[in-house]
Amino acid sequence: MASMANSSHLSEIKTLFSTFDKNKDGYLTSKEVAALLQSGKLSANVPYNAIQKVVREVEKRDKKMVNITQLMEVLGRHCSEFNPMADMMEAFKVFDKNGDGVISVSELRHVMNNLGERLTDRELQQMFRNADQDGDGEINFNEFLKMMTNS
Ligand SMILES: [Ca+2]
Ligand SMILES: [Ca+2]
Ligand SMILES: [Ca+2]
Repeated sequence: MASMANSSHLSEIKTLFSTFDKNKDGYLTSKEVAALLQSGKLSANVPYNAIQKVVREVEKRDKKMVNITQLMEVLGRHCSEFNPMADMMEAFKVFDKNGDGVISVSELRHVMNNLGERLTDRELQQMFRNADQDGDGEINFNEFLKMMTNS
């Protein structure tokens, strides 16, 4: 299921974070954060003004440093590319073809087919039932989030 969730940004940042964390203490200084974001090594484009805002926020912090969680949090606030919720909402829209705010069995089947996941009807029903926690026959956004994160 992990392949369906867009967690690429997080793993990407994690890798870069340790590269730029020269003294390996788990923290980046505001200068290192700036270097990371301007390195051009990210697949997502972080606009210049977003970089400025992130760096400024890091500078306001105690010791002008952030750990990975704090960096993701600050990045997510200033750059929608890194907002995990925005990623999830995009993903949800892909599933919810008719845009009624819930995912039906046939919508789920459609996406799984597109992803090249060859599921039998039985497997699909199983997957759907697992996701449909309140059993109303539809997957709402909250149930979708749980499905994506419980991988
Ligand atoms: Ca460090
Ligand atoms: Ca729908
Ligand atoms: Ca439901």
